[in-house]
Amino acid sequence: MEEHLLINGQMVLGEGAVRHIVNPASEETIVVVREASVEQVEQAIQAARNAFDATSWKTDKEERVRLLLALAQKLELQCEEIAILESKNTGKPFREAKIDVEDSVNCLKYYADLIERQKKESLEQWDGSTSVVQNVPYGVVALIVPWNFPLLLGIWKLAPALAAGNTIVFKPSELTPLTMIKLAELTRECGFPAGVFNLVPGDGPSVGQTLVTSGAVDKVSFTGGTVTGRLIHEHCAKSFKRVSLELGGKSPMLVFSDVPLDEAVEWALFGSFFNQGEVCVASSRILVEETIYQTFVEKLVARARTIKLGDPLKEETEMGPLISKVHLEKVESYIEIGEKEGARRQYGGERIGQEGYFVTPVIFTDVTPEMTIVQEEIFGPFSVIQSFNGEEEAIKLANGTKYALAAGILSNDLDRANRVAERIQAGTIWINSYHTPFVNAPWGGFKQSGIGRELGPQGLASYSEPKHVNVTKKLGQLGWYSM
Ligand code: TXE
Repeated sequence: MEEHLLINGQMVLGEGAVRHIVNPASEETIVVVREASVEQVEQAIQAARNAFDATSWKTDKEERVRLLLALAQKLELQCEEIAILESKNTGKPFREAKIDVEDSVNCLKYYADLIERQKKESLEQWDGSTSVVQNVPYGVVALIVPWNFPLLLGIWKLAPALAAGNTIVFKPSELTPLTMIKLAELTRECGFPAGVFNLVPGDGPSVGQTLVTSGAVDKVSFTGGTVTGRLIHEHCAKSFKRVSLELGGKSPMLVFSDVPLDEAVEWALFGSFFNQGEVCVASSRILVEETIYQTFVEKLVARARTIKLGDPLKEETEMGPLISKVHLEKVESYIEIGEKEGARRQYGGERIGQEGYFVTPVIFTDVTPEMTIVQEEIFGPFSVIQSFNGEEEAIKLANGTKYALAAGILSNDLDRANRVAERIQAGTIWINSYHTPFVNAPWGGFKQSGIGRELGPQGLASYSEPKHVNVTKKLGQLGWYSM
């Protein structure tokens, strides 16, 4: 058994549950992790508390810039090795895992640069005084992430949280802790001060719950499902603990008839099935203009049949397995629900191979807006295709779920695309592309897709609180108001 926890600068052996970390492509155990016990989570919180209260971490911006860049460099040098680890643990194709590592490096560099350029804001006031507005870190921040992008989603949180001067306790998904364990080792090699970054692998009900309910944690930032997000929000509300939530989605991609059909089909496939569809912004609803609908469906199904499923480590693989047997069964249950409610499965849903959680991508048509498979996040390779007649109907369908995380609009008529974008409720809208996260622009959802934003300056702002100090140079007579 190895040390997989990082507490107060030391890698230590977990004293909690023993968990086999499984490769979803082979169902073999990659490593056995001894997770954090509740007592160890409390020690990690205390270590973060001490590092925040009693060291210069929160005030020493130069050190934070230097260490974020050092970590970026280490990741960059080990990109290949870390991508292999991520691919083995999640089942995502290696070439996609490599992009995750590259994006992680960029994110660390971006926030190092952003704080380097950050200045206190100074305002001259009408009464001759000066207002200095400063962003101060919250203190101890708990970061909780899911299993679909274990490294990248982690970096999206820890880079701005550390850049802002917080100290952190990080909980990876119990299914995918491996790249974060590696990152914890790299922070030690870089010389991060003890207690600034703590890692506590474990599950939601024990480790996650302890973090969320701790009186010594000042903020929780969570990415995951809406059900868990609601629970965390309720816990945080009790003590007005600050909270950011990046939750589920049921994102639409609108396809207008003026685009080249074959290209549109490729974007729809990519939007729906990239990372096995296990993406919060997956375009799981494809809305197609009536005049091209029939041909579009035929082409989409024909192309979906050719998607290469298989060993995620092979360069030619386009789709890997789902994360777990439980998740595979959940995705399959929606096929049954869809068919029961009268929708038509055009393709997919077949298990592939003797081992691993492989399933062919699922495409449904003949759906109505209220159907379960149109309304609920399925979080797998599962797409429903609907037709629309005109902009009004497209917008109504696009906005017709409780989620509002992202949307895509494919149209070469940019006036129309922009007009439609203005009326679609979504945190991110791509016109004539899909999926690319831009590190300098905000990411997050409207409605039940979450609260707050990651990435961009907004991501940094979500880890600090504005503080206003108003200075009058000399105490004078109280002239304008008398008691
Ligand atoms: O997610 P959870 P699960 C959606 C997707 C998926 C569903 C369930 O629809 O099918 O959620 O997936 C931790 N206190 N998304 O069960 O529970 C947990 O250990 C504190 C969308 O995997 O949300 C993990 O680290 N933490 C999504 C993290 O929360 C708790 C990504 C996410 O797990 C906790 C993943 C608790 N009580 C799933 N319970 C997206 N938006 O990208 C669990 N956790």
